[in-house]
Amino acid sequence: RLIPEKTEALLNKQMTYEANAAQFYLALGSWADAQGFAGIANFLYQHVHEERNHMMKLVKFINQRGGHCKVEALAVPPDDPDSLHTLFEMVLDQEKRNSAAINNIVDICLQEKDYPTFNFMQWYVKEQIEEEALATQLLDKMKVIGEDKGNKGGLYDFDQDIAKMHGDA
Ligand code: OFO
Repeated sequence: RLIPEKTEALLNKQMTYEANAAQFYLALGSWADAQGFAGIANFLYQHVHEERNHMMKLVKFINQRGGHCKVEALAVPPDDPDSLHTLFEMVLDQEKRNSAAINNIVDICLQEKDYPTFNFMQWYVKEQIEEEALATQLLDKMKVIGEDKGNKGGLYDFDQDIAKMHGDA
């Protein structure tokens, strides 16, 4: 084997985390869809594919390095949000937790002198910079719109705008 057992176990855990992230975005997307926010729903559905892609990269890397990525059970997704504002808070929290998990793996890679995995994880570190920036931007926009004040026009524009946005991974 080329990958140390310790980092393999962490990557396997992260693979499950990414699979759960896909379920998380699917659940939020379905909620937004049901509320009639088609643009937001499509944005969130697109993110499902991104998270599945993040998951697949880990599966392939672990196996390519002589490990065996074990597919594990998924967690129950969180309860539906009570507002769009809550939804985007949940998205930012999700990405912050993910960054913490990724940073921890990077830290352990250095401790274990597992430089190939350290190198592989840099893609995720870079991705998280973008994901955190995007989640922060969306939450900030929600705050400006002020959903609670019944700014329906603002929400409509936001829904249209977000439909045109998508990530690149
Ligand atoms: Fe939303 O990010 Fe995966 O890693």
